[in-house]
This record gives sequence, structure tokens and C-alpha cells, in this order.
Amino acid sequence: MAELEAVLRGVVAGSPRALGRALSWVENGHEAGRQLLRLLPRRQGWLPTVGFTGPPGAGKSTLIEQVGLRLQARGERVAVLAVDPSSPFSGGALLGDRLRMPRLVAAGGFVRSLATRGALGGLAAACADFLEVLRAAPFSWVLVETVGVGQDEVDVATVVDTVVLLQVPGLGDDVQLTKAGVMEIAHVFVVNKKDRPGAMDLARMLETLLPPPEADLWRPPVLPVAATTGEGVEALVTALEEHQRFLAARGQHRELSRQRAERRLSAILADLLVREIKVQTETWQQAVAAVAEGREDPLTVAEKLLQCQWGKR
Ligand SMILES: Nc1nc2c(ncn2[C@@H]2O[C@H](COP(=O)(O)OP(=O)(O)O)[C@@H](O)[C@H]2O)c(=O)[nH]1
Ligand SMILES: [Mg+2]
Repeated sequence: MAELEAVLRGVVAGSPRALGRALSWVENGHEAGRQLLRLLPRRQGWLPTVGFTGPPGAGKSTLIEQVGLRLQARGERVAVLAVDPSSPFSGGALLGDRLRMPRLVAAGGFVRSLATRGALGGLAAACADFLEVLRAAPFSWVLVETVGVGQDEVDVATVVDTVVLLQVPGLGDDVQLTKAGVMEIAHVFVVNKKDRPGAMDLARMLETLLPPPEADLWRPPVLPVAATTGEGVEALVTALEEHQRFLAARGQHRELSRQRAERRLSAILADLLVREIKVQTETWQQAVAAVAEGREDPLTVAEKLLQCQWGKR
């Protein structure tokens, strides 16, 4: 208990050690993590959050460090989370060893990579919990890197305000772009590695895929960037600030918070309910068998299980 209190105090003070501790507890799903989440002070005011997504090797880590450095130089306090939606099999090693942002850490940024194994409510819920920890600390921007592919990218997009989608030339452009649902979630398109051939063509093609500008709707900019040299990064930071201002000016904060609360509650509730029902192993096995053997349809079986569960209360 004394340890929990010390970690709580450390988180609020922004101590990297305490933050590391707190995030590990949450990552591992320990009781200490749940306790911490219950006791964290709720922050007043808005904490801008930006998700960076795109294929492996696109330059997300390189770009995030550059963006972070520029924000720190302006007096902002930056935290970076790299979220690895690892399966129990990959063990979460995908990002851990590769995520190094030495310059950003030297400039006072906080950088941490996390896995989301077995989180109640899935990847988005785990991410939301990590962000909750950071919200109690004195950060002014949070940048999230995802190693997601497909659905994971879309999930993470639901817990951040601004989604940056990285594309790079020469990867088979059509494949990148048509991946279901990924175009739709982006607020800013970055064509990284603009030093490479084909970058400008890719940027022009992206422009043609965007819907025509409409009054009062956010128009995602397409920004050619070279993360390694920093070229174009200033324009990206400006775009991130503009998108944040756009959300604030339209009173979107309240609506975003409401949507997130609804999604988190639904996901956690569904998980809790399933766990509760599965505890009754025999009933559960019978139900699974009934569906597997085609004796009953899954909707009917689910409704029966739910009724039984309610009848017990
Ligand atoms: N030529 C070039 N290489 C880049 C650029 N940005 C990143 N890279 C390189 O691309 C590789 C993958 O970068 P990384 O940031 O780890 O990509 P991530 O997997 O998306 O996080 C590294 O070798 C980077 O140095 C760029 O703008 N131009
Ligand atoms: Mg990376």
C-alpha cells in the first residue's frame, strides 16, 4: 500500500521511474494496476493525443522522435507510448528492443513501449488505461506508436484525438491504401522518405483519393516528410496543432470523451460478462457443443445463457 501511494505521488510529479512502474502494473493486469487506475487523480483539461500508424519500417519511430523533439523545444512535455498488440505467442518482443529514442529521452521526453496481452476489453481498452496513467502526470502531449496491422490500427484510433497515417514510396502503394478502414481514420497523411523516388507521386495520388473539401469538416493534409533529416516535420507539428485547435473550436472534446467512455464501458462489460459465464465450465461446454454440433444457433444459445445469468441474481 505504501508502495502504491509512492508510485501514485511519483506519477503525479512526472517521475519516469514511477511512470514506468505504474505502466508495467497496468500492462501486466496486476491487482496493483487496477488499484492504481481507481486511485489516479482525474485530470482537469484536455491532453492532446496523437496516434502514428503505418506499415513496419515506414519510419514511425524516427518521425515520432522528431516531432517529440520539436514539441519539447517549445516547452511542451512529451510522452511517447509504443503499443504492441502482441499475442501471447510473440511475447511482446516486437517493439521492446527496437524502440529507442535517445535524443528525445535526453531532451526530457518520456518514452515507453508496452504490450497489451490479455487486457480486459482488448487493445483499445489497454491503450486507454495507459493514457489514463499519463493523464495524471504533467504531460502536455502524448504520441502513440502502433505496430498494428489492420484492425489494431483502427482500434487504437478510437483512443487518440489525431491519427497520423504514414505511407512510404515503393511498398506497393495500392496495397497500403486500400487496407480496409485505414484511409478513413486518418486526420493527417504523411508520405515519409520523401528523399526516395516515388514519394511525390504517392503524395499526389493520396490527394486524389481524398474527398473534396467541405465547410466545417476537417480536411486531412498530405505532407511529404523525411523523418531522418527532419524535412517537413515542422509542417507536421503545425498540422497536429491545427487539428487540435479544430477539435477544441467545435466543442469536440466533450463528444470524444463521451464516445470513448461508451466504447470502454461496452468492451469491459462484455469481457466481464463472458468471463463470468465461462466460470460455469459445464454449462459453457454444453453451450459450445450445442452450437458446434448444429443443434442450436449461437444467438439463441447466447440469449439463454444471458437469461440464466440474470435469473441467478
Ligand atoms: N531514407 C529514409 N529512411 C528513413 C526515413 N525515415 C525513417 N527511415 C529509416 O527507415 C527505417 C525504419 O524506421 P523506423 O522509424 O524504425 O520505422 P517504424 O517501424 O515505422 O517505426 C530506419 O532505418 C530509418 O532510419 C526517411 O525519411 N528517409
Ligand atoms: Mg517503430
